[in-house]
Amino acid sequence: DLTVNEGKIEFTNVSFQYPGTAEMVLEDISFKINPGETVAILGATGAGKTSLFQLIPRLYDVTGGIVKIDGHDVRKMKMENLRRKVGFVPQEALLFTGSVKENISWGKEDATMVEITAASVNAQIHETIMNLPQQYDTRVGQKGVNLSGGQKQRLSIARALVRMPKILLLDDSTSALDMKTEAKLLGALKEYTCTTLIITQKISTAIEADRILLLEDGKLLAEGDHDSLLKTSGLYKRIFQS
Ligand code: DUT
Ligand code: MG
Repeated sequence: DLTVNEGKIEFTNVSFQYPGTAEMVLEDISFKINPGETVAILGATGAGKTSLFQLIPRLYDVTGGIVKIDGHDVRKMKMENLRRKVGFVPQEALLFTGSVKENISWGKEDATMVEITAASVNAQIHETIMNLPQQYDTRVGQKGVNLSGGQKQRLSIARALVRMPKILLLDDSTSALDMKTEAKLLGALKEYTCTTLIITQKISTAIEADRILLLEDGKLLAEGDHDSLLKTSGLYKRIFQS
């Protein structure tokens, strides 16, 4: 059987403010995520979800506290190792005018067709691609095929997967997917055994996850699985019932 031993994340008393601003965006956040876990980050708009993600691949440095990956302070890791380990799918899928294949292998131009296809299968976009006029050579964007929001999201997940990250950060990247496709995607990621953090505003996504972190106003308000949060968190219960 497969034991996952890479992809652990630890936040210890993390606080964060954007450089040159006075507002604390994250305050005293501590949590641990085990290798291979799927964790949903739930919280209203402006709660600090994207900001929290940005601290993991060090797009920003913490203001206080420590972020560790596999026991190493991210500030002491080589940037290239860190960026190889962490795949970040941004809130807005950034596709360019070019073929599907080029869009997936962007930043990893030496990716083979086998790797590109495997990433697309896991991202639940392979079948859609095979139905395009020129499959992986189909051009997308301005003078190519226009893709739906959910198709763009899955292409940008495939782009992250082709780099075989140990940690995958999905910033609301499944918002346009139906529940069934999303569940298949999360299942495939589990099988592929990377640690997955998924920002969401959807309770259905949270239910699929092993665990949920609930953020409000930059604070970690509660954590646990769906059943335990229903019992322990009034806010979670209100989100669930709304
Ligand atoms: N903020 C800044 N500068 C930035 C980005 C955000 O000051 O470059 C502030 C806005 C907000 C807080 O940080 O008050 C948290 O923003 P974040 O983008 O982390 O919130 P979110 O939880 O990702 O919100 P959404 O669901 O709208 O994406
Ligand atoms: Mg955000």
